[in-house]
This record gives sequence, structure tokens and C-alpha cells, in this order.
Amino acid sequence: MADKYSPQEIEEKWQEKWAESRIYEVKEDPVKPKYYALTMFPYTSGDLHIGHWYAMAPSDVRARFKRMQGFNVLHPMGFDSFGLPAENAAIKRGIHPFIWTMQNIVNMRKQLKSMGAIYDWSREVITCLPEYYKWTQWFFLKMYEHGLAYRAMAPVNWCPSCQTVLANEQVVGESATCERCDTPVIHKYLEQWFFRITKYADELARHEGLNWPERIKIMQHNWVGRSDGAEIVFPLEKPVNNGSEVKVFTTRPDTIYGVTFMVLAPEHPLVAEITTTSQKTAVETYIEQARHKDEVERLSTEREKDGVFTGAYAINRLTNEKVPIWIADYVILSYGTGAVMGVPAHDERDFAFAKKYNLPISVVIVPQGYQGEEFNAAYIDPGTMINSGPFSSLSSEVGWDNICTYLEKQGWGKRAVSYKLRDWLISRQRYWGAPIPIIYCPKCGAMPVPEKDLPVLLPEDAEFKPTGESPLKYNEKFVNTTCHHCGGKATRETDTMDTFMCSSWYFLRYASPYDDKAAFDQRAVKYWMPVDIYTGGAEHAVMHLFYARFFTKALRDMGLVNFGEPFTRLFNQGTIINQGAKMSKSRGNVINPDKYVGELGADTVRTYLMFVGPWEQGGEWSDSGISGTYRWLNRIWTLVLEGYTAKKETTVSERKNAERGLIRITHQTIKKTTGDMENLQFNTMIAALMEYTNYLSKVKDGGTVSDSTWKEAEKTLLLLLAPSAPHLAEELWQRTGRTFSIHNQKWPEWSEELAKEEEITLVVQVNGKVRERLTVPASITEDEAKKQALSSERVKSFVIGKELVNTVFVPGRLINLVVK
Ligand code: ANZ
Ligand code: ZN
Repeated sequence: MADKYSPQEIEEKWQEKWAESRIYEVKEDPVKPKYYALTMFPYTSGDLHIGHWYAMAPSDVRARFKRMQGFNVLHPMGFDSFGLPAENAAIKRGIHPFIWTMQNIVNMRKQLKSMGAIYDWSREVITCLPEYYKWTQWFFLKMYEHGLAYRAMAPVNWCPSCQTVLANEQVVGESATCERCDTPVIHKYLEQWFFRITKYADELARHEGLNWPERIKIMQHNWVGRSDGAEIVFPLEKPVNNGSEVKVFTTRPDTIYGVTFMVLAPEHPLVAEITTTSQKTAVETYIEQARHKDEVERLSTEREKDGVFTGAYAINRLTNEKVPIWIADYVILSYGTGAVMGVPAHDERDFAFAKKYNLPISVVIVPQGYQGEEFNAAYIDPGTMINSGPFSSLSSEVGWDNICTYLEKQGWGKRAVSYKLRDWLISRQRYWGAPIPIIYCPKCGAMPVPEKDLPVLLPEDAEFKPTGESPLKYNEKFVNTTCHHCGGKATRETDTMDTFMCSSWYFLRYASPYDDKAAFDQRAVKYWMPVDIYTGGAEHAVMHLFYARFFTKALRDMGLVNFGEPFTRLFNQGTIINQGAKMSKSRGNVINPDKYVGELGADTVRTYLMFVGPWEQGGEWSDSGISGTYRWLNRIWTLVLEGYTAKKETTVSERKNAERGLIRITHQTIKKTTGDMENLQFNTMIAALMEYTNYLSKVKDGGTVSDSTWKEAEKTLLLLLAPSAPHLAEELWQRTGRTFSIHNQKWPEWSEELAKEEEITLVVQVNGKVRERLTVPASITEDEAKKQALSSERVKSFVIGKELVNTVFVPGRLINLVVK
């Protein structure tokens, strides 16, 4: 009898052996095809939970599979470690974010190692260390140098609770709350640094040649939110100091004859000047109110639209009509031109506004069969133009174009595009991040820190409590510096960079993690990039994935990389739930992977997670489920170690039959697992291995195949199992007398010929008379045989118009259809 399967005894042993013999360390190898398999690196927020395992274990299995297929596989790991959660946790616990972060890393690294993954630890990156963030700062300088970084006063999303500016993407939901603490976000004006991501808007909305989930592509497309329209100029009836016209952005120039009012955003710079004395108080009160509302609330179609008349008028040059100028908070300053032409007959919000304030509603587009009846809602579809001067009776689509052309000819407007996408605000008024490498000199202005002076070190001794101001402001040693240009006194920028900057380029760093001369070695990056498969959570659809694409495109245009997309294939895994719900500490349904690794071993946890459901959907954790997986691995243990003895009394034909059967299922299993691995269908891959195990058990009990055929099947089982249960496979490989390491073996290949089902001739009878002979797989079921028989033209002619009352099926031989 073999000894018991004891993962505790074998797993650590093999992990040490793999590390010692460095079998997972990779180098650029021009001879081998490369494969870059990247898993989103974890945020250092504590310890590795089951969600991390679910993201990482199956990706490791896939990377191992590619490695066995002969690819030179880079499958690195690192830690995303700057940012708010670390800072908040540190404040709560009264320890320095650095200490807290590094402690977490020690812990998480240990847990990751217990997984038995092929991570090349010699390439680990940690974003909060100076040797890394030096280069994050360098990217800032590059962006600055190429006109992609700029400073501007801007309304920012401000979380009063976290006391910091948030990116648009961090403001969530209808009620616009802070992503981290759910506090409603307000607006505040600050001088901030931005990256000009809008320069790449159109390119970011497209995903040509990328194998990405459809819904992520759609989300990114919508996030860019391109609108094609026109900018139209309306002269003011009475010009003011700062201007003589109002410019609007509209997607419906075809409705211009229906304009009955104009609306400016309350913050629009013209408002103060055009407002008449009698309207002044009302306008100012309204502006004060609007300041407290957020964008989503202001744009919502549900909310009642209100506004105030400024007392001023503009001229619609197409109709020569005077139109009143209002302000209303449903118009957003930062979108389009911050001003709208109001066409109540054809825009829902304008309709509501006109109804509320009794403004005229002038119909200019009508549906077919329109009889002149009054609208009780805005008609927003295309139609036929009426009351539109020379454009009347055109279809609105044609009118759209003709009006644009006319406006352009007159110099009254032009075709224009607007995007929902805003430039990326990267300034953070927090401590735990990479300082922005800029100094302010009274003589020379804002000056980028010279590359040779990087990194601008984050001082350890800062008071990092959140006050809404940058903690670094109060660190005199940090703030005061000299200007490298004029030698005079200067001060440093005290904001730090959004932590999404760190993760926008980490995949490049893995290619040459020790380079101290450059952010990345161009040769190494050329070899490894782009990432062949990137796996991680779908929650990163619009931030991380978007920013990483932007970085890559910017670097391409700087001539630093030779590709424009970082991630060729993207795959999002689902989530593991427990007791029907998402895991959370408050629900008390959190699964601790360490406990299961301790009791059942990493191989069982890995295998179970693959088996629990389709990877992209996730699944429900179940203790009995994982015990089942554990039992299966135990069965493999015994199956292999008990050894096989062929029976003496087997006849030649018996043996041949059994061997043909075993070889066939072996090749079928190789084929199935290879396809499933390729397509990341791990659950069905494991199911196929389980079936294979069952088959092998029967073969073993039968003892009909030769020793060598058995050996071959056993070897295949171990090889197919190796990516999923790497420790167990390695142990059994060794115990069956094979040489270290199974993980340097080739993934088995199948032969189509050997995998083919054996075929037989099935006799089809109708009421006992032979009517047809069909060539079918030997293992055909009664249902399938009946289906095939009934679809044969010959058989059809004998059963047509009759009722099938019975079938008699003799497996492997015949089917008789009894009809009346
Ligand atoms: C006149 C008009 C007539 C409009 C009509 C629509 C229908 P999207 O598709 O989202 O780009 N708009 C323009 N700038 C705005 C701003 N800063 N804040 C709020 N609304 C603004 O929407 C473009 C339309 O939204 C524009 O076209 C404008 O209203 C409004 F029958 O202009 B429209
Ligand atoms: Zn200077």
C-alpha cells in the first residue's frame, strides 16, 4: 500500500526545490516564442483573500500550460502599493503607511508563494519604493515634455470625508458619492495637474485587433462618449466687455429654427456681465445653490429643471429672432461650450424647462402624417423639417448637413465634436504617493525637476493626516529647495500623483525590473510586449485599463515603444460568492484561503477554484465541493502509486480492444483539455480529467491493457494535471521514477486519428424490415440513433404519415422503428 496523500508534506518541499533550481526564472530568448501572461497585481491592502486566489490560481494554470507548450512564458507578480487605502489604514492604526504596506507585502508574498505559481520572483515590482516611483516621476516629465501634462484651475470632485480630490471615475452612482466612503461629492476649485488623455479620445474608443470582452469595449466606448454636432455662434443683443457672442454646442443643428431660448451653465464666464440689474439677485442666489449640486444630479432627466432669466438676449441669425438667455444647472460648464440652444419641441430637458417657465415651443421637425397638433412631449426622432426657411421640407438628416454647410459658409458656426471624456486629473492632496516632480521658482515659474535629480523622495517624516491640504506642504525640508535653472530659492509641488499612474506602466517594468538607467529596457520590452493575455477583475474597465492604454499610446508617439495597445487579449474572471452572497466581513461569510491550503493543500484549492464554475462567471463556494476535489486528488494518488499489473489470462483480442479504448480516451482527453485550456474553460477541463481518472480506475481493475500502454496513460494523466495541481503532479512524477521536473516536460499532443470514435454500421429497420445502414460512432446512444435514423431520406419514406409507437435498440448493432 502507498502512503497517504499529504499535501502538507509535499507542497512546501517542491516550492523550495523549484525556487532553488530556478526553473521558473525567464530570460529573453530569441529562439523561443514568447508569451506574456499577466495577472493584475494586487493592491497591498492586507492579506490575500479568496478573490485574489480566484484571479491568480487559474491564470497560473494557464501560464503553466503555455509554458509546457513550449512558450517562453513571462508570468510576473508585484504589488500596487501607493494610494489612499494604505494611508487611511495607517492613520487608523497609527503606523506609518510604509511600515503597514511593507508588512502586508511580506504577508501577501508568503501567501502567494503557498499557491505554487510560476511567478518569477526575481522580477517583483513594488510601486511605493523609490527605485520604482523614480520612473513614475520620469513618466510625468515625459508627459510634460510632450505637452501631455498641464496645470489648470479646475472644478474638482471633492470628497469632504476623505478630504481629497477624486477622479471622475472614482465618483459613483446616480447620487455621485465617493467610491471609498459613499459620502456625496462636492465641487471645489484648485490648481491641478492634468494629463491630456482627451488627445487620444477617438483611439481609446476603438479596440481594433483586440480580443477583449465585448462589454468592456462598450464601456470604454461610452466612457469616451463622442458626440458629433456643431458649434454655433449667437451674437448678444448687447455686447459686453468680455464678448459679443454666445457659442453653443449642439448635436441637432437641424433644429435651429426651433430655438426659443438659450441656457448658460451657471458658472459660465459671461453670466456676471450679461445679467441685468433687475435679475442680479435672483441670478446670484441661483448660482450659490448650483454650487452644491453635483454633475450627475444636475444632468439627470428625472430631476425638475429650474433656472433663472439673466435679462439678456441673443440673436438667432437664421430667424433674426431675439432669444432670452437663461441660466440653469442642467447645463454643465465643462461639456461642449457650457452653453445650449434651447429647442423645447425636440429636446426633453428643454421641453420641461419651457413648460415650467412658459417659454414658446416651436415645432420644426415632424413625423409622417403630422396634422399640426400640439406636442405633449418633445419629438426627438428624425422627421421632416417645417418652419425652417429654405430648409423646410427636407428630411432632418439632410437638413442637419445642409445647415452645417450653410453656417460654415456664413462663418456663423462649424461642425464640431464633443467628448464626455475629461482630461485625467492626477494631483492628489495626500501623502502616500509619488511626489509630482515640479518646482515653483518665483523667477522661472513651474519647472520640471531635471531627470538626473530623480527620484524626488517622499519624506518619511510627514504629518499625513487628511486635512484637505497636501501634507507635504508642512514639511519645510521637503518644500524648500533651489531652482536648478537660476539657483534662486524655490518651492516644491506638494501634491502627489494618482496611484493609477503607478499601474499604468508596471507591465513594462517587469521586462527589466532592475534597470536603473531607464524605466524599461527597450530591447526587453520589444521582446515581451505586448501582453498576450491580461486577466483580472472587470471593475477596472474604465480606470486602470483606460489609463494603461493611454500611457502606451503616448509612449508610442514619443517613439519609446513600437506598439499602441498594451494588452492583446483581456479576460475578466467572475467572483466567488458564499452562502448566496458576496463575501464581506460584516456578513461573516468570508472564506480564508490559508485555512483550506493548510488543511487540504494548495493543489486542492487551485483545482477546486477552477472547477467551481465557468471562470468568467464565478461560482458559489461549497465545503462539500472542495472536499470532492480533495477526494479526486486522493484517488489519483492511489491510482498512480498502487501500481498496475496486467492480468495473465487476457486474450489478444480482449487486450487489443481495451487498449484501443484507452488510447482513444487518452487522445480525446488531451484534445479536450488543450482546447479548454486555450479558451480558459477550466471547469470543463477539470471535468474531463475527472472522467479520465474514472476511466483509468476501470482499466486498472480490468487489468486487460499491457503495462506499457498503462504507463503511457498514467504519464498523460500526470502531464495534463501538472498545470492545475503542480505539486501533486511533481511528486507522482518523481515517485514513478521519472526525472525532475514534470514542469519542464512538453504538453502532450493528440492524434486526430487516435481520438476518433470507432465507427460501426448501424442497421435501421422499420417494422422489422431492413431499410437503411448508417455509419455511426460505436458509442451512439439510443436517442442519437433514433434521430439519425429518422433523418435519413430512405427511412423517412417508410415512416411518413405514420405514428412511431416503439423503438428497439441493440447497442452497436441495430435500431428497429415500430410504426402504425
Ligand atoms: C440643441 C438641441 C436640440 C439639442 C434638440 C438636443 C436636441 P450629447 O448627445 O450628450 O452630446 N448640451 C450641449 N452642451 C451641454 C452642456 N454643457 N450641458 C448640458 N447639455 C448640453 O448631447 C448634446 C446635446 O446636449 C446638445 O444638443 C445640447 O442640446 C445639449 F432637439 O442642442 B442640443
Ligand atoms: Zn529659477
